[in-house]
Amino acid sequence: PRPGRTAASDADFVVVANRLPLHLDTTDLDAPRWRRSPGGLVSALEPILRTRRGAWAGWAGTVTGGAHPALPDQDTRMHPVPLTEDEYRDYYEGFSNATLWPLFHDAVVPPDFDQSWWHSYLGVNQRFAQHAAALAGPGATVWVQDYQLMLVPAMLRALRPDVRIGFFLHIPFPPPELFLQLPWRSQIVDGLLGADLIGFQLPGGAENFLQLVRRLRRGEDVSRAPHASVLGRVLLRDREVRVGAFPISVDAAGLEDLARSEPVRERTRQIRRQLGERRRIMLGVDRLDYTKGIDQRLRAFEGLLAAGRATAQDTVLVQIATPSRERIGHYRRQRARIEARVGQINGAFGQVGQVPVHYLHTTVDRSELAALYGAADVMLVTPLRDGMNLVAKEFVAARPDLGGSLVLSEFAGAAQELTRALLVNPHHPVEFQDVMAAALGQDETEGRRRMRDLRHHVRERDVHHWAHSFLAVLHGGSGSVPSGPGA
Ligand code: GDG
Repeated sequence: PRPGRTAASDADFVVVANRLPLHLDTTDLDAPRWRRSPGGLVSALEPILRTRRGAWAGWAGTVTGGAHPALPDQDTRMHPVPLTEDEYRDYYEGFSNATLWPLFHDAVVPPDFDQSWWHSYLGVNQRFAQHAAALAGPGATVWVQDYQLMLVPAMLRALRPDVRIGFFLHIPFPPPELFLQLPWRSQIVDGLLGADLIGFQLPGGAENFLQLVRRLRRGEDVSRAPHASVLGRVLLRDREVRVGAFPISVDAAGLEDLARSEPVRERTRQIRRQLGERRRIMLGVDRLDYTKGIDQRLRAFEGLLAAGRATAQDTVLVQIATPSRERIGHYRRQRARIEARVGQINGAFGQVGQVPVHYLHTTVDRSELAALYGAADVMLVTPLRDGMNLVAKEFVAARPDLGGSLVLSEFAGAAQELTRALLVNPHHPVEFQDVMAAALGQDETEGRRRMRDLRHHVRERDVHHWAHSFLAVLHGGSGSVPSGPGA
């Protein structure tokens, strides 16, 4: 049977992403149930999916070989794309997360290149393209998301030349000298060039891509375009591919409402009481990933404690580390390093009833997260490299009280917008400690002034603004070349 040939094969807006915004809850093995997995992408795209005849193709998060239970009525727009256990290992953990992820994050750990992973990536991308092709009605718009699916644009175009294709990369796009390490570099670039519009988080990523196309595809005319978000374009034989920067954001209004709700405010007060009313609270919230700089952050805090610039009596660091990609070696080693460091710090600087680091290897629910944001005096967002980093923007959105200060790595995409945060180079141990100390000691008036500016930006440039500006550019032109090369 043709995959995805379901009732909704007339969709005029199709999202294609590695994950569906739903997952199969198999706690009760006899009666698995669909549950929603909320997130920024869902809140941005849900209204569009609803108002247009929308569909979403993605993996449901479990490698069940057998049949899925039927989707709930309100979720008939969702179309699970199945993955086998081997594909999960080779396409997802392998090529996506042990090849592309580290390579695109400055090779902060060495990427592995494996031919069989590549084959799996090819096969799975082809399957996603087939699902998208089956779901899209004539002339539909298809929006492909992220590094797991970089071949889908060209594969989909081959199947359905009539659809309009957008692609957005959520992670950084590396400089050519790094990208060129990839044995399958030309195939990836060809895959992306199947799109009408390729969006990156930052202008720098778009520039890197344009430079790469100039080097890999000599015959093509690559030019710059003087549009606000479109930075350039590639003229192919029969059409034009536009390339631009669209920094993603958060559902600022939704988070603010949550932060203002009484249960969340009560929980914030409770957290502050539990941690000690007179202690200053520093907070980190990250997937447990080696790009997030958790280890460097802990070391900087350790340095403050060792120098007596902070003590367990006056300061506490709460680190939420969400379990992530746990079967991959670099993730396991990173976790072991972090947990050893937490033990060392608490062992050296703690007292009975008063440890300096509260480390939670878990996922907390959205209200708890909002309550933690509300309780934090200092939010530490200090990745070594990050496409954007939504936590930084969420923290700002969750502080209508104008309290708290944000320490932000200059290597997070968000740093290009949130310039009123306290910026830090997390590789610089001395500077890191100084910025942490400055944040802990920040004058209240100055802190409020900074937070007001940060909030102004995040509320204007929220996730709806992101989705609308991408789609406006995608729809803004026919995709065909208006008047010859150089036009
Ligand atoms: C990729 C790019 C880019 C985390 N722990 C919990 C929890 N979270 C939520 C956060 C935030 C999201 O997960 C993480 O988003 P980030 O942007 O920080 O990082 P990545 O997962 O690496 O995302 C990144 C993003 O895509 C979007 O384009 O910004 O650069 O790497 O929303 O709140 N949420 C809940 N409990 C947790 O314990 N509820």
